[in-house]
Formats: sequence, structure tokens, C-alpha cells
Amino acid sequence: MSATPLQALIFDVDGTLADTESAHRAAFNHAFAELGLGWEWDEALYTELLHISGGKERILHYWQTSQPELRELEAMALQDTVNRLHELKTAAYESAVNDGAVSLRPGVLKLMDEALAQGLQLAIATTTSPVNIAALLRRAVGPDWRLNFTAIGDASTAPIKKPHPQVYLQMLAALKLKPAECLAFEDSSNGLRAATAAGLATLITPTRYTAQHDFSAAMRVVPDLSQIDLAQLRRWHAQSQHPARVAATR
Ligand code: XBP
Ligand code: MG
Repeated sequence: MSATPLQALIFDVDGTLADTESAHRAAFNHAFAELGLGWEWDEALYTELLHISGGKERILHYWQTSQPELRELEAMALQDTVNRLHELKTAAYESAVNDGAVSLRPGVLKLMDEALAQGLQLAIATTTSPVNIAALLRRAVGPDWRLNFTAIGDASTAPIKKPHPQVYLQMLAALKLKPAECLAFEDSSNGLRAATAAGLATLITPTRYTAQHDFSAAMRVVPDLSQIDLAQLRRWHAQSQHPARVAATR
């Protein structure tokens, strides 16, 4: 039985394209200070809060769990403040990225270039805000960064956040490809669950924020993409489609 050829790579953003969560955490804390809330998310707390995908969802979760008496407050009033905080946070994060606070992880650009040179399509599937993607890739790839991607799914197009597969299902539809024709790249358990639920074999590159997550459903876990080329991906992709055959050859 011949393997289905690999035709597209679908990348998560935060933690996968770049190790961004320290810059996100600083931006959240900047927004809290701007509104005089006295909240401070240290690295240990933020590592826990990252189990909630989406910055707005993360702020609301923290607020409701740290101050349960707020439940009586009108939900609309809460959401208005969350939205305002997230606007301030996103502006602070964009400014930090524009100042060079984050760079792409090792091997990401080389692998993207190799994939494009061999005629594969690229897509992005993230829960982050579109302005964050543009700030990161405009600086890392250049002003025409968007031309490299067939499709981009983000917080503005996929409101149901990971681990729900919505953003990956949208990207498969946009690519006009089956899951078996693609590979997903992720850094977190929420991302792995979302990609796996969409039927995608997934390569994991953890960060220190996600090193303890459960990656048992991953096609492979590697420290980063610096030693990964397209030939290796094609081998792992073929094996992922016929695990029984791989087991038999062990
Ligand atoms: C990770 C997230 C995002 C970022 C913060 O996204 O869950 O919420 O932590 O960005 P990814 P926003 O799917 O790329 O790993 O504040 O814009 O949500
Ligand atoms: Mg991620």
C-alpha cells in the first residue's frame, strides 16, 4: 500500500514558530499594571494558566477563579474589562515583538523554505490574535510574509479555541487536503489534542512552559526543528500512516 504523499505543513504559532510566552506574560502583566489591578502572573502561575487557550479566556478564568465573589457581577461588565485588558496586552506584546523580543525557533525558517521549494503548502493554526502573527512574521520573514501561507487560522477566524479542533478543520478545508496529506507542528497538549482531533499526525517541539505536558499522542517529540529536514518528515509521515508496518519491521 503506497503512502499518501505529504502536501502541507500546518504550524501553530506560540511556542512552535517562536518561544513567545515569556513576552506574552510580560504583556499581560503590563496591562494589569496599566489598569492598576495589582495582578502579577509569575512564571509558575502562567505555566498553569497556559492550559487555558486564548488570552481573553485566560484573563477571565484567572479573574473568576481568584475572585469567585465576582460571579455576581454582570457578565457583560466582566467581559468589557477583559476585552480592555486584552487590548492593552496585545498592544504591549506587539510593541515588544517589534522591538525584537522574540525570534523564530531554530530550524523553523529553513524547514518552511525547504517545504515551499518542494511545492508543499504552508498554513498556520493558532489561538493567538492576528496582529501577533503579523508582528512576529513581518519581522522574521519580511513584509511579504503572508505570501508564504495558503491559509491562516487564528483567534479572529476560529473563536472556539484549542483543544477544540476548529482551527485545524478550517485549515484542512482551506488547503483542500485530507488530514493524511498534512502534518501539524505544535508545542502544547491543547495544541496536540486539537490537531489529533482533526486527524492530523503531529510533531511536537516543547518549550519550558509545556515540557511537562502529555504528548503521548504525538507522531514524534523533538527538542526543536534544527535537525529536522523534509526527508525526515516524509519518513515519519509515511510511518504514521502505517504504524503496524513499522512495528513489524522493528
Ligand atoms: C497560544 C495561546 C495564546 C497566547 C496569547 O497560542 O493560547 O492565547 O498564549 O495570545 P498558540 P493571545 O495556539 O499559537 O499556541 O493573548 O492573542 O490569545
Ligand atoms: Mg502553541
